[in-house]
Amino acid sequence: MIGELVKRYLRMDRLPHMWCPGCGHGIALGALLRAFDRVKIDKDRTVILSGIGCASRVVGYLDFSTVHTTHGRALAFATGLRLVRDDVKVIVIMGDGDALAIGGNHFIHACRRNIDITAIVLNNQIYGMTGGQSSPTTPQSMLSTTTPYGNFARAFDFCNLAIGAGATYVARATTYHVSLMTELYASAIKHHGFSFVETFTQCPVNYGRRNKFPDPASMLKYMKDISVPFKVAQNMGSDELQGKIVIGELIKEKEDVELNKVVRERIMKFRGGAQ
Ligand SMILES: Cc1ncc(C[n+]2csc(CCOP(=O)(O)OP(=O)(O)O)c2C)c(N)n1
Ligand code: SF4
Repeated sequence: MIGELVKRYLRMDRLPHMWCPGCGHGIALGALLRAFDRVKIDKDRTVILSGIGCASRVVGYLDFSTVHTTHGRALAFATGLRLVRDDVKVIVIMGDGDALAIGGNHFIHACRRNIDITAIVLNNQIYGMTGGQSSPTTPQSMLSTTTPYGNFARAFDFCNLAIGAGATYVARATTYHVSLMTELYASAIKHHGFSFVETFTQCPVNYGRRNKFPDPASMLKYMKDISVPFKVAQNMGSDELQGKIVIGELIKEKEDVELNKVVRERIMKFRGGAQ
């Protein structure tokens, strides 16, 4: 099955991929292909964009109309594209550094505007591509090249940030939970408005080795151990949820008013109905 999807959705001439053995980004790519199949995605009416980083290499392998933009700016390009082309599905793939450090401003405003974009962030809690600098999601006390005595700063909670900024679909999965990840990617793609799926993933090379994870499997086991399904979390107190991550759909609003529709209608009104 996955072999068939690989041939259908990937640029075969770009393989083999560049990710390190045990990297979680390929697991997320596999889930994305299954989600594409589930929603019967129209390849000719889908544009997929990325910034720069190991996570962003996902779009290099996808046989769609793709745009490999500059670091942190994928959502800005996607916003412009979606405002002029509301006949295409727009999907953005980013890393945590890409989306929340250099791209943090674009991220919160894309959530706020509720533009019809699906944003998937592969959160490995580190800058993988550039050798392991800390990112805004590196947990406190963890080691990176820029925090050799342990990270002093607190990490962003990506999903809470997205909810606070106004995203109308927010969900979280990990690379341990592949079926859930596939389901969430499919739901996010079908959602009208800004949809966001945070995917916890592993960078065994630049995060795992430094932080005493002996191998990629131990990182997957760690993600399994700290994950709590959304429904279970509803009956847990904040003390019990310390150090855990909540997985599943965290928010799914029915509201269907996207910014591009509002803009279009307003322009039509002021132009007296002319396009
Ligand atoms: C304007 C700019 N600043 C910095 C860089 C260097 N750079 C490339 S990728 C990257 C971070 C990648 O980390 P992340 O987005 O978390 O993705 P990962 O590689 O971990 O998947 C940085 C800082 C760049 N390419 N462009
Ligand atoms: S450096 Fe880390 S994120 Fe980048 S490909 Fe290697 S394992 Fe994956």
